[in-house]
Amino acid sequence: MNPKDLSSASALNLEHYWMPFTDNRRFKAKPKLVAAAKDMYYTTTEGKQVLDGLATLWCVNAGHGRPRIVEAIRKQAGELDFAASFSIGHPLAFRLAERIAGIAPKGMGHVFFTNSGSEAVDTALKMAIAYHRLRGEGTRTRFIGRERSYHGVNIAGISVGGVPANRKAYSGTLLPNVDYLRHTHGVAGNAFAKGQPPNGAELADELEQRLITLHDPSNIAAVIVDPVSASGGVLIPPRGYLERLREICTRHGILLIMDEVITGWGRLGKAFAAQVLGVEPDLITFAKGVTSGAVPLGGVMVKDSIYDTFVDAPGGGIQFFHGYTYSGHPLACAAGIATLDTYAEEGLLETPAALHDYFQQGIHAFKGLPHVVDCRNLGLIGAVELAPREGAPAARGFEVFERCWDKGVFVRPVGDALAFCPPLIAEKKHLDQMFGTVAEVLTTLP
Ligand code: PXG
Repeated sequence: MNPKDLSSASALNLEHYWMPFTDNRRFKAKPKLVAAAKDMYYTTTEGKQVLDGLATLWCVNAGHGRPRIVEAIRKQAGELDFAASFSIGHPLAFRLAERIAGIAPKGMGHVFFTNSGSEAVDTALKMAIAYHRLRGEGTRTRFIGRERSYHGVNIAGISVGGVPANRKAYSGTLLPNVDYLRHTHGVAGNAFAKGQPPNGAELADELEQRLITLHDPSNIAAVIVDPVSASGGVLIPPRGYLERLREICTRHGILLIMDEVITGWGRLGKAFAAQVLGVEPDLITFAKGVTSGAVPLGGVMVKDSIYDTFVDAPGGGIQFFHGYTYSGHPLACAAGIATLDTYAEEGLLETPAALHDYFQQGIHAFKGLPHVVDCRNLGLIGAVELAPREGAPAARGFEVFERCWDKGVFVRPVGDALAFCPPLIAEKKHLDQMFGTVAEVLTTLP
């Protein structure tokens, strides 16, 4: 579609749409509207090209408007627009689950579909509680989350999540039985670390020494962490940290849930962070890149032993009283299969080390530029952190975002950290444009 055919911002009535996670007044005073997208670029309603430096919202891993994915959605809409998965099914959901199981960490061969990452998190937490109960350990109802981790926006997700702004208004409504690990950011000696920072593995020990001691393992169902806390500021796990969490969970019969909504689907150089980091979780939540963002889809992958515990439970009948109308929606599954085909054909789940190195060099070239206090990266995700303006945290980050947009590059501020998470089809020239534009903006930024 020619973007010039679409209504320009001035012809649109912006009032009625309540935009999510957005300063609505500010946006509507100066809207940024995109009309079309192809590969690495958006076209705005004014016809300007904007490089997508964040895979939109950490999800368009195959790039925009990829022919296989577009065609699969088109075809599926005409063939079977919708069929549910409650006691009747359709082949696509089974096919996609099989494909996901084929690239999942070993022994995680079962997949439950949701429509989003937030629903995936709710689903995983409910699975953990129900699993323990089925095994006669019904006292295990407590969760351990972590400061600065992001697990979506449903009540359960913000309860185990550690983003203060997302929790503040709901303080009295959050799940009661949750405790928190400290986040792993800001450990001495870790600033400007390339890849996983060297210090801080011992922060995992507080799970055992403090939280498990306090609550007793018999009361704890699961620990949930995002391997890289992306929306928490792109916090990279210290070397050895996740491994220690794994060991402690295993020792005490606690399930480890890794929230791979952002780290999955090739972001770190393999299909899942669990594989890159060599840690075996019991459950993995996913969303976003499973369809490269083209149709909403999320889900939970579980160890086979967890699935077996449910389906072999004595008594028969429905084994898990949970599911969404659109769990395994045909359009989403068709998009998912086509996305996995695209990833496989183009080797996107295992992008070359040379690209990761180039990305790392680009991120760390910011060291020494005005306001820069930290640079960090892992795989094809990274951040450049700026010192906040006095009395106005996040203002500097937001201004960089706006100025870069005007110059044709989209990067996302997370507070005063600028996040980089390009589609996995990015080439050197795209990284040059992305980093070059941000660097240029920084040199003139107050
Ligand atoms: N877990 C993680 C680790 C996520 O990053 C979710 C769960 C929830 O997914 P859904 O599909 O329900 O949004 C996410 C989502 C941001 C931003 O500003 C990040 C997300 C969503 C919206 C905004 O960085 N991540």
